[in-house]
Amino acid sequence: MRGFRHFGMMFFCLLVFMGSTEAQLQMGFYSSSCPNAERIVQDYVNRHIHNAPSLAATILRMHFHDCFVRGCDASVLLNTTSSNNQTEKVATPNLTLRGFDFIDKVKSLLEAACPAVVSCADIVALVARDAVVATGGPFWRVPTGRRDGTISRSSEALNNIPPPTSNFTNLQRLFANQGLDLKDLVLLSGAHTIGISHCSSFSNRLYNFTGVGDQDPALDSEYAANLKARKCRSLNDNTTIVEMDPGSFRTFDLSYYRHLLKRRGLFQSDSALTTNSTTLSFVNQLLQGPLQNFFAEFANSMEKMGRINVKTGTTGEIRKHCAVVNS
Ligand code: HEM
Ligand SMILES: *[C@@H]1O[C@H](CO)[C@@H](O)[C@H](O)[C@H]1NC(C)=O
Ligand SMILES: *[C@@H]1O[C@H](CO)[C@@H](O)[C@H](O)[C@H]1NC(C)=O
Ligand SMILES: *[C@@H]1O[C@H](CO)[C@@H](O)[C@H](O)[C@H]1NC(C)=O
Ligand SMILES: *[C@@H]1O[C@H](CO)[C@@H](O)[C@H](O)[C@H]1NC(C)=O
Ligand SMILES: *[C@@H]1O[C@H](CO)[C@@H](O)[C@H](O)[C@H]1NC(C)=O
Ligand SMILES: *[C@@H]1O[C@H](CO)[C@@H](O)[C@H](O)[C@H]1NC(C)=O
Ligand SMILES: CC(=O)N[C@H]1CO[C@H](CO)[C@@H](O)[C@@H]1O
Repeated sequence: MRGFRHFGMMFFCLLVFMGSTEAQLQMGFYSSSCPNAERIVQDYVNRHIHNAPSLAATILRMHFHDCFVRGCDASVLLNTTSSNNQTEKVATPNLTLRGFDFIDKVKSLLEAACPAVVSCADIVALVARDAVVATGGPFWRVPTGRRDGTISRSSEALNNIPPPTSNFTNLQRLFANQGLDLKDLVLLSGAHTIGISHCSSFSNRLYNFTGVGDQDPALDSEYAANLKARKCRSLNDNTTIVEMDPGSFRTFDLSYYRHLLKRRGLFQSDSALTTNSTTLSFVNQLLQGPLQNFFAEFANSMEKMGRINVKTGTTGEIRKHCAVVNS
């Protein structure tokens, strides 16, 4: 009887052990394998982000693009090669991604400290968070243990990353595909409170909305006139950049949502958030609450986004160089 109980106990422990080795991110995943990993990332970001605060926005966006294609597995970082012949980087949405060299620099510091331990996918997630915090934005938890993927396809980026011309239906569908709901959609779109856009991402709204040389009636006409006169002087301008949250594009605040209600969201996708009563009421709730409430809610949605289809345990690999799969 006693022996049997012992056996039962051992069996139970084995089950718990097996359960714990299964696909799970955890806080401080590297605490024994590379104890300084998170501090190395944070120190580098704190020391260098002030030279280029715009990197906070671009790497936050990189993390989003990474997670929406094959999960958060650093597939967004892979260069085109013969085995990955048209990677996500080549897709239109990536034409405007920057910050790859910043990630490479952090990776080289981590390889020096702990070779082949820290994944590029975790580096992107940590740098995005640390850079946003260093520039005065919200903090969110980044459980770690992501592993790197080996496949990257531009066609999948085009199919999964919502274009700026998305309407509400498309946004809801593309977010739902990733397990994200309408609340996440509203909160994560709030990332557009920082950063810039190229005119080409929205100039159809100014010059040729339905193909007859017209403007998007959902865009405030005064704002549109201003953009045309001062910034985006033609439909084909693909070099000029515009602040997405004019007046406070470096400050993580609620003014993105204020602009939405004034019909001054820059993209059709921003404007679409006001076309559905559910998302519109989320926007109103955020505007009625304190900034800390937005930060806390944004943090929940970021943590959720950071868990999309992650590879853990023995799947994937720890890349040596973030731009290429291990040979
Ligand atoms: C809801 C659907 C979304 C659409 C359609 C969208 C689209 C875009 C586009 C077209 C740009 C400008 C690119 C350029 O022309 O340079 C942009 C910029 C940006 N996006 Fe989004 N985005 C979406 C959601 C998100 C999410 C979920 C995040 C992060 C959580 C995010 C973060 C950013 C940031 C920070 C920038 C500024 C990048 C910079 O300054 O370099 N976006 N987005
Ligand atoms: C690239 O990949 C596609 C399909 O994955 C294939 O049809 C094509 O031949 C490849 N091109 C090159 C140059 O390898
Ligand atoms: C949203 O866009 C999709 C594809 O771009 C289109 O098929 C659909 O009719 C649009 N929905 C609405 C409600 O306009
Ligand atoms: C506006 O769009 C229509 C239809 O796509 C196109 O035929 C026309 O050339 C465009 N106008 C300009 C100025 O590009
Ligand atoms: C940007 O516009 C110029 C001039 O219209 C064009 O030659 C170039 O191919 C465009 N670049 C991209 C990436 O579309
Ligand atoms: C808003 O979207 C939700 C979810 O798709 C839907 O149930 C609701 O009917 C939509 N409301 C409007 C006014 O379109
Ligand atoms: C990846 O591509 C970039 C630019 O296209 C290049 O600078 C970099 O050296 C490449 N990285 C590797 C490891 O091949
Ligand atoms: C950052 C990056 O890799 N951008 C690439 C996007 O794709 C074009 C080609 O379509 C490349 O020229 C860019 O280098």
